[in-house]
Amino acid sequence: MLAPIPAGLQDLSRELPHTFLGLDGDLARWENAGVVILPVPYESTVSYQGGTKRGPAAIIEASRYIELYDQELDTESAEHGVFTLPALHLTGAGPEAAVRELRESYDRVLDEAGDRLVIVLGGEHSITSAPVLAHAARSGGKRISVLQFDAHSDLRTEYEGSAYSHAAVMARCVDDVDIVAVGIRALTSEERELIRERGSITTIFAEEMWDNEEWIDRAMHALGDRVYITFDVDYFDPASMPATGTPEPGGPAWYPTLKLLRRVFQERRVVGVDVVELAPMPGNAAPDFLTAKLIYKMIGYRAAAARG
Ligand SMILES: [Mn+2]
Repeated sequence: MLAPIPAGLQDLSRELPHTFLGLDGDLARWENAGVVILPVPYESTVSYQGGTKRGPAAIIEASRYIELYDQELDTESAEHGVFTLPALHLTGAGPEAAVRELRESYDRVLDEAGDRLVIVLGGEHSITSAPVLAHAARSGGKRISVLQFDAHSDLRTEYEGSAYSHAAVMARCVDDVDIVAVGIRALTSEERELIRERGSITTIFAEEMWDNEEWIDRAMHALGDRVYITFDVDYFDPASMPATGTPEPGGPAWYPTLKLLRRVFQERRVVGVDVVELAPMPGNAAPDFLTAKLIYKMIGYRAAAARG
């Protein structure tokens, strides 16, 4: 991605490149990459506080300071190889057009990517329907499961006049995929009704999660073989994740969340991932770092599963 540096200047001391984890050299090369990072700094329909368009850059910036050794896995997960694509710019003509543009670009990335796992960095949640429907179309007729980490069901038919709003994103997917939503603690009575009606939606509410870990088995049980992970960072409690458009109290914590993710990568085939809705806060880098580390943990779990 970087233009070549003249041979005589290559040994100058310089900062890490703005790639995920600050990788360069062999681990950042496409040929060696197990994972492809696709930044999508798209924002148009956020409800309350804006700023998600700065999410991908903040995640990448924070990721450059992550310790590459992972003591849980006793390895440097970066060895899996991570290629960072340049940020994708989508139209300002509204979310429907933006989702269509993303679908086209995402299909091209998947065609090139082969067995590499593509991780989309948002941006607002409205972009998720593009990768989800791309994977649904490639699953050979079998339904995929979408594992949705979120405070909100996002099952409204439309929101503020748009069926492509972030608050309606899962409603755009519900006919084509099974949904397993965890951490939910804000929804309308109509969304609650839809969840009751549709056998294809499993919802585990936040209040079912805080004092036990049985929910992890329930979530695993509901997931099919092929899983797409959409991770809205407002899933986490605002104490650790205040930097998001619509923070909700009572969110789950870090370690039980990692426990589920490790099992998903170990026991299912993860076809794609997005991490959305980080709206960086000036003066507080912790949420950026949390998000970057979350992604690094997923890369580590994938690498561990591939090692067997
Ligand atoms: Mn949300």
